[in-house]
Amino acid sequence: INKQPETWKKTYQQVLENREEISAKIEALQPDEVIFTGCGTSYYISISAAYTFGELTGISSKPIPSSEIFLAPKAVFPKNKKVLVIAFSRSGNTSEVVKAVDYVQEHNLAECISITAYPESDLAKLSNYTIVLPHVQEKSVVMTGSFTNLLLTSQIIAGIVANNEAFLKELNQIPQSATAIWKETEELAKKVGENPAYQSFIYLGLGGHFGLASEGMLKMKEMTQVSCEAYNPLEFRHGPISVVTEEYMIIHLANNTIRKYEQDIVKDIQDVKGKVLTIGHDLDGYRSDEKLNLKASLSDHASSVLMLPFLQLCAYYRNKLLNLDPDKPRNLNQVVVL
Ligand code: F1P
Repeated sequence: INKQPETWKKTYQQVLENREEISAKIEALQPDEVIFTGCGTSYYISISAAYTFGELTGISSKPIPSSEIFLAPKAVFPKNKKVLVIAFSRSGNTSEVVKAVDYVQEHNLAECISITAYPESDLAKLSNYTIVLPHVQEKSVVMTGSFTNLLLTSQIIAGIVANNEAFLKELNQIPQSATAIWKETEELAKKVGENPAYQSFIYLGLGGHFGLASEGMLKMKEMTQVSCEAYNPLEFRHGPISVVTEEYMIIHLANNTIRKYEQDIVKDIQDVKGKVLTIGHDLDGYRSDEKLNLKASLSDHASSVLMLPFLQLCAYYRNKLLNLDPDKPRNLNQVVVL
C-alpha cells in the first residue's frame, strides 16, 4: 500500500512513452462504444474507468463484468456499432476475463486492449494490444497497488484519446499530492479502522466514484471477512438507509459536481445516528464527523486514485484489530478460475 506513489510515477512515465502508439490504435478503430471489463477488483476499476473515459472523450462507455460478455452478449454488444473492449486483470489469467476476450475475438465483436501486470498471461496473448505493468505485480491475494495503477492507466488513456493536456498534467501531480497527505491519511485510517464502536461500514460514491466505493467495500470484506456494502449516495436514501444505527460508519467519497445533494445526505445519515467520514477537497460545507481533505484541487476524475490509500489502510487497520492476515483472505485465491 505504501509504495503506491512511487509505482504511479513509473506507470505515468511508461504509458505516456507509448502515447503515439495508443492514440494511433484507438484512432484507427474510431469506436462508437467502449466496454470496460474485468472481475472483482478489476471490474470495479472498469466502473470508474468507464465514467472517466466517457466524460472526457464523449464516446459512449460502459462497465460490464467479464462473465456477461460471453453469457449475455446480445444484451452487451450494440448492433452495427464499432466496439472497443478494454480489459483489466492483474494476473491476466482470471478465467472469465480470458473467456470474455476469447469470445469477443472468436465472434468478431470488438477489438481488445488489455491492461495487466503479467506479459505471459493468457489475456496478454489474446488481446490485440496489451499494456503490461510488471512493476504492479503483488504477492498478496488482495489487490491494492494494482487497482490504483490499472485505474491510473485507464485515466491516462482517456486523457490521450481526449487530447486533454490539462487532465494529463493533473494526473502527473497525484504522487506528490498523495505523499503530502500520507501521514494524516494513515492516522485517520488507523483511528477509524481500529475503533470498535464502528461495527459496520458502508461506502458511498456516485458515478465513477461508485467503482471506488465498491473497491473500498471489497477491501474491507477481503481483509476482515465482515459484510459491508456500497451504494450510489442518492440511492442510499431509497431503502438502505433503514439499516443505519449509531454503530454504522458511512464512508462517503465526495463528488464536487453534486455537492449540495451530498451535503444533504450527510445530514440525513446523521439524523438517524450514523457516523459519516467524507473524503474529498474543499469540504467546509460538509458537517461530516470525520473528513479527509485531499488538499490538491484536482477534478473529481483526477482525484479518484488519491481516495484509495485511505480505503485500503482503513481495511488494513480493521484487519489488525481482528488479528487476521491481511494478505490471505478466507475462501479466496490470487487467481480465480471457473
Ligand atoms: C481479480 C480478482 C480480485 C480479487 C482476488 C482474486 O483478479 O478476482 O478482484 O481481489 O485478488 O482476483 P485479476 O483478474 O485482476 O487478476
